[in-house]
Amino acid sequence: MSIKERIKELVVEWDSEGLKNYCQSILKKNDATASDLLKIIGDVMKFVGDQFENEDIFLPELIGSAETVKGVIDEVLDPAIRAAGEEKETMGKVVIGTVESDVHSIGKDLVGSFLFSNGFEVYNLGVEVTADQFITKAEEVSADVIGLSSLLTMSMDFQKQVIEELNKRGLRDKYKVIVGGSPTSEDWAEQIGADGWADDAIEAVELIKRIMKEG
Ligand code: B12
Repeated sequence: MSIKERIKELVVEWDSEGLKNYCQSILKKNDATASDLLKIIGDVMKFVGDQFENEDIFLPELIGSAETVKGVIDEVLDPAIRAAGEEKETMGKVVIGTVESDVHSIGKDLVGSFLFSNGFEVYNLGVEVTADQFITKAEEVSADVIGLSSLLTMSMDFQKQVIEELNKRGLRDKYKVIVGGSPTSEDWAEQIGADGWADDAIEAVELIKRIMKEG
């Protein structure tokens, strides 16, 4: 059985301890890196999300899988990345969160973990984050980038609101603002005056590297 198949099995069985132990053993044997495992987990969650959409599974199963994944990211993969990256010089500071009224966390957490594993300092503000909270944190840590996640069509407008609030406070030029989440798009990013959009966590890393280079 491949690593991906085994992880998928543990995620759909909500075997949180089993998944943590399995990932720990993979890391110990050097069979994959923490970033490889994050990518696999992202793919598995996409699969679980599709199953939910097709009504092959229902809400409790979906939440069980999401919590299983959150446990392994928080307790095994992020610490492993942190330990490996201790010596790294920071690539830049990113404040990331899911916008006001939206509780979807998995995609944003994956983006945060990928950025972290690529040497960025990441401030993950969680979900239902207001414009003021994004800006206050960005000011506090002198962030380079603000990342706004939105999974609901209804919450996309809050991405726009953060940019408007930055403009109002005369801070827009201080930060690169990027947006993401399944209902968003390159066109949406352009429409609201964001600096970029990415479809997934891997593209998000490339995007940030590119826009930071552009200055
Ligand atoms: C899991 C899930 C939930 C879980 C969330 C658990 C959690 N802790 O996150 C729970 C059960 C809580 C939930 C609740 C709801 N959900 Co929901 N949920 C999903 C589901 C099935 C999967 C989302 C997910 O985690 N995908 C996996 C991750 C890896 O992918 P991702 O989030 O897209 O993230 C990737 C990219 O988008 C991108 N990305 C994400 N963020 C960012 C940020 C930046 C800056 C960048 C650059 C990139 C980026 O990179 C990520 C990694 O590759 C989707 C359907 C789907 N198939 O997407 C519905 C979905 C998003 N939910 C939906 C809805 C309607 C709801 C509810 C309103 C349901 C309800 N009636 O109560 C509530 C919302 C409550 C609220 N106020 O937010 C709708 C949204 C429709 C819409 N467009 O408005 C969807 C699309 C399902 C559907 N088809 O109806 N949900």
